[in-house]
Amino acid sequence: MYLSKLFIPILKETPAEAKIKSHQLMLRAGMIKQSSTGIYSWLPLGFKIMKKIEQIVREEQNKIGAQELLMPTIQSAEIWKESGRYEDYGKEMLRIKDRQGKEMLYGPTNEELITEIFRTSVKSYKSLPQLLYHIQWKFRDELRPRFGVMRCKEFFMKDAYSFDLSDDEARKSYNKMFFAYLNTFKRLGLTAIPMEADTGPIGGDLSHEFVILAETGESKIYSDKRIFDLDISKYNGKDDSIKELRKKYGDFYAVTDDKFNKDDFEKKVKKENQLITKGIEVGHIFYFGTKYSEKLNAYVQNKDGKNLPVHMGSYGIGISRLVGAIIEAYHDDKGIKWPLPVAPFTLSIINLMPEDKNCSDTAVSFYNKFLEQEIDVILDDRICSIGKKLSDNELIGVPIQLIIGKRDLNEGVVELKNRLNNSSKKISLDSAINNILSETKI
Ligand code: P5A
Repeated sequence: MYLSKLFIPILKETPAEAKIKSHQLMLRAGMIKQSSTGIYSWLPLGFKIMKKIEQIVREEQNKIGAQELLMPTIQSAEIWKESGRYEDYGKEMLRIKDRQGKEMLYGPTNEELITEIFRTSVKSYKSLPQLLYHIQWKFRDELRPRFGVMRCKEFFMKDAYSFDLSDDEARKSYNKMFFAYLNTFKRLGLTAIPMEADTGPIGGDLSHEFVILAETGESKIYSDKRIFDLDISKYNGKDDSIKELRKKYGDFYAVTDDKFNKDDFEKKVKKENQLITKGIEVGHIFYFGTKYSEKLNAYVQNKDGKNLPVHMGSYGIGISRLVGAIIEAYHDDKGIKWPLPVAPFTLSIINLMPEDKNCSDTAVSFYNKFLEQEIDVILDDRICSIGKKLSDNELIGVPIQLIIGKRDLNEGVVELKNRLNNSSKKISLDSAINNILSETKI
């Protein structure tokens, strides 16, 4: 891709309505455009990043044997009446009528719909366990949509649902997902801490929020700061190992506002380890037993021919929110610093003098060689000032930047810049390819 051809409406000024860094940077870097309050269009750059995040989330779900399907955004009100949540959900639910006057809604979540799919086709314990997920837009008519994609009305979520015969088996599914979430966030470059949480309108008695630290987060968190040093690489996906890991997390105090108790906190956490800060909830998992299966009549026969309601859990990751959350964790005054796994491009070749033949030939030749190596590369061939070129590239935040200038070329060198630590060095033309290939390894 040539940057001159990319649809990327970069803004010079920070829009006044954007209050937090990620929102400001997403607007400035031309990643999103608000279409109405809390509803955004995803422009090519933003969309590409969201797709990369989505793919990592998908791979980690597939790894634990979850199966992907796709449910519609529009649902019938009937199943929500069966579960009793049609009224409970209140004004956050966007209610619609079709031309026959049938009550419909734009799905805020899918517990009811997936249970309805399950109950019509699964009748025996032999088909269990099942772990199903989809990645789909949701709509919640939030009272106060704010902070760009962090809290909006229409957002992109991965939601998974587990179905098990017994409470014991269901807790194993919960653990699997717990582990998959930690791995997912780690691959995205984030340290997400699982914190015991309230279950709210989803229901149940077991729930964890996955929270990353950020001053601009909406959740206030109280924790023992040693929890951030836990190393998950020592654990594997077996239930015993995950149980041990969950116990380790449980040993350290870490809760959000809803579960905070001052006396408990002060008793359990030494003063020097107390950390009170803010965080962003990037995922939330729930175990709610037979709450929906009983109401929606999702029963299966066990070995003895007895009909039992299935035990269920649901597991969400805010994929569109993650785009903002990663920016909150990875930026500086000049712009975004994408971690490699989610970067919109791995490498940006910045031709400072596109009107000079030597510079252009060299830039294009590098560009073609990196394409051959299957590196996701963008060539900044725009005719504009050197200052604008460098600052736009800093704003967009491609992690590795190869800067080609006329004077450097005369000396047989190019500049290699690492946006993550803002270090830069001159390297010989001959060594550029190998140097960059070794830096792009994830
Ligand atoms: C779990 C999956 C659920 O909806 N049902 C299906 C359960 N959980 S949740 O906590 O309400 O949402 C899951 C994640 O979605 C993100 N999220 C949002 N992102 C942007 N704007 C919003 N208004 C919004 N609401 C929820 C969060 O990351 C949350 O953890």
